This record gives sequence, structure tokens and C-alpha cells, in this order.
Amino acid sequence: MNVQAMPMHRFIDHHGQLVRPLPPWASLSLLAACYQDMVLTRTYDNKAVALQRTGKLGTYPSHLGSEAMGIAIGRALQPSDVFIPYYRDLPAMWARGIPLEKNLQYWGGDERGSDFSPDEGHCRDLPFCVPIATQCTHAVGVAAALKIQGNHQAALVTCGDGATSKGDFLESLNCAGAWNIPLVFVINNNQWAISVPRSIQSGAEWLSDKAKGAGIEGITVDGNDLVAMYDVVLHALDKARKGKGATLIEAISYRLSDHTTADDASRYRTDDELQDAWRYEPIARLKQFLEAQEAWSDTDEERLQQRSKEVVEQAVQHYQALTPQPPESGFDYLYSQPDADLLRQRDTVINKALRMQAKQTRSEQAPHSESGSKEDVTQGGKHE
Ligand SMILES: Cc1ncc(C[n+]2csc(CCOP(=O)(O)OP(=O)(O)O)c2C)c(N)n1
Ligand SMILES: [Mg+2]
Repeated sequence: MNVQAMPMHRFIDHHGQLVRPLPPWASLSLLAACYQDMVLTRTYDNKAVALQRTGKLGTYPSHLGSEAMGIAIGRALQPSDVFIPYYRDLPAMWARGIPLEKNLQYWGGDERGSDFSPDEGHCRDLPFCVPIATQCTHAVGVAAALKIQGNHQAALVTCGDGATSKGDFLESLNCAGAWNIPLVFVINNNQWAISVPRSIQSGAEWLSDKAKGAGIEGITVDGNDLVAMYDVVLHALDKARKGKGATLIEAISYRLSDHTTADDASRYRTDDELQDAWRYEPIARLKQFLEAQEAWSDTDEERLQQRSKEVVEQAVQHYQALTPQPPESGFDYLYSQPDADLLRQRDTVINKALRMQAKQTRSEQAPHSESGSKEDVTQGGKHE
């Protein structure tokens, strides 16, 4: 049986049917707003993959299928809470008010995409985190600080199903229980960790069972049901703010895309499995539900599709108009006091960029003689 069909915390099933009464907070206008966010982030996702394919973005992790959990998380958090994301969190960041350009910058290799300093106006959230599960340890530190400050604020950290096998995750879970800190863990259980399926990732029946060993509450929820996700995240955050402890939420979903644009999932999973998973995806079911409630129409949909394209296009234009950062900026953002070895590496990078730029200039002056050179400067590699 597809795990996405199993009984778990759920309000709207994959046919768009209510399986229990909506919670009091779930007005139709709020759900329609969430639906619009989900469509917008999927529009962005398609565009980002296309930009990578045409060499305008580096490796990109699609979040196809995780829109419901992301939008629920981003909207359930209060501005004063702290969000500690991983790399597959564009929807949550969008709902949290982070501009799409940040995501483009990050995956385009521009260090400014990791600048989430408060004076940039992006609350106190942490930037994208690619090293698996390390963000969980940062989240423990953040939540411990929030507890000490005593302002009834919470932190929320996300990770993948594969990340739950790492010591960083388990140690963080343990600290959260031992220290009773205001921290919510959300696992995006999309059934795959690159090519490793959930079935061999862990012997636990549910990943939320890992909460038991840490002495905190664990819950498994339908991560493709916006309402169920929103509901459990709201409750877990409220509990955390009231000093009643941490929660581990396992959001069941499916990675409908390749792991990243550098991956080809057809090499390790069947087309049948993928087609079956599409029946549970989050956007269609919410749309069906809203239409049945007469809270969404064909005209609304047409307008939304148009508007989403415009918003995404505008973000892409902003990104492409940015002055590229010099290649050594990677060193400058990371190290306040680089040692001699690092300074040598930094010089090597600068000199290489200068050579490439000189070559590019020569080939532009004599386009027929040197065009097609392997070392042609591509976007993001320019040195000023
Ligand atoms: C510390 C570390 N080890 C290995 C990797 C390589 N890596 C990148 S993604 C990934 C799998 C993660 O799977 P999961 O936690 O399920 O997240 P998903 O990508 O499915 O959202 C691995 C092993 C890494 N980024 N960091
Ligand atoms: Mg995964």
C-alpha cells in the first residue's frame, strides 16, 4: 500500500474530500490564499529548473510535491519565531516573506543569497543549509537561546527523511527533550534520500517514532494536506511558545522530481511508482476542495496562473540584472581571518578569473577565432 494512502492526521484526502470537520482557524479565504502560494511556488520551481537547464542557475533541488508542507510551515510561524530551513524549503521561505530572488541568488552561486541578516529585513531566520542535518544542531542553539530570553518565541527546523539517520538529528532531538526547549522539528519524508528509499533508511515504522527515545511528542501527518500540516504546526508552535516542550512532526509526502537537477531518478525508481505518487500530490486536492466549496473558479485559476508567471518573471529579471559577485567573494563571506593557505587559494581563484576574463575579451574582439573555447566565461563566473 502507498504510504501516502495510510490513515494519519488528515482533513482533506487525495480526492479533495473532507474526512473530518475543518479546524476553526481554517477559513476558506485563508485556504484559497495558501492555494495561491502553492501554485506560485510551483510556477517558480518549473522556472528554476528551466534556468538551470539553460546554464543560468547552478544545481537546483526541486520541491515538487512539498508545497503544502512548506506553505503551512511558512504561514504558521509568527514573525518573531525563528525558522531554520534546509535546502528544499523554497515554499516555506516564500510564505515567510523571503523574496524569490534570494533563492535564485543562492543556487546561482551568489553569496548574497545567504545573507539573512536582520538589517536585510528578513527576521532572524537562518539561511539554506545543504550539509545534511547540521541545521538541527543550530536549531537547538537557537531554541535554547529563545528559552533563556523568555519571550515565548519558538524555533522550527526542517530536514529530510535521510537526515533523520544522522547523529546531528538524533543528538538535537535528545537535547530538545532533555532541555525542554521551544523547538519544532519537521521531517519532509518524501520517501527518498537521493537514491536511498525510505524502506531501507530506517527500521522504525514511522520516523516520528524517534521522538519517543527523546521524550518528546511525535506525530505523523499527511504532508500533502495543507490543512493537516497547518494544524499540527500551529499546535506544536503554540505548545513550544507556552514552554510545554518540543515536537517531532513527520510529514508524509513524495519527491515528485529528481533529487536535484544533477540527478536522474529514472535510474533507481520505477515510472509506475512515480505515476502512483502523483495521485496524492498536494495542489490538485486543495483545488478540488476549494472548487467544491465554490471558493475557487476557472476565472480565479486563469488569473492566478497569469499572476504567478508575472511574479516569477519579475524575480528572474531582478536576479539577472544583478551585478555578479567576484569569485573570491566565497572566501570573503566565509572567513573573517583567512590563514595563509586560504589567501593563496583566494589568489589562485582571482588570477584564474582574470585569465578567463582576458580570454573572453579577446574572443569578443575576434569572435571567429576563439569562440567555443572551453574556458568561456559563463554567467556567475565573471570577475570584476
Ligand atoms: C553531511 C552531508 N552528507 C552528505 C551529503 C550529500 N547529500 C545531499 S542530499 C542527500 C540526501 C538527503 O536526503 P533527505 O534527507 O531525505 O532529504 P531530501 O533531499 O530527500 O529532501 C545527501 C546524502 C550532504 N549534503 N551533507
Ligand atoms: Mg528525502
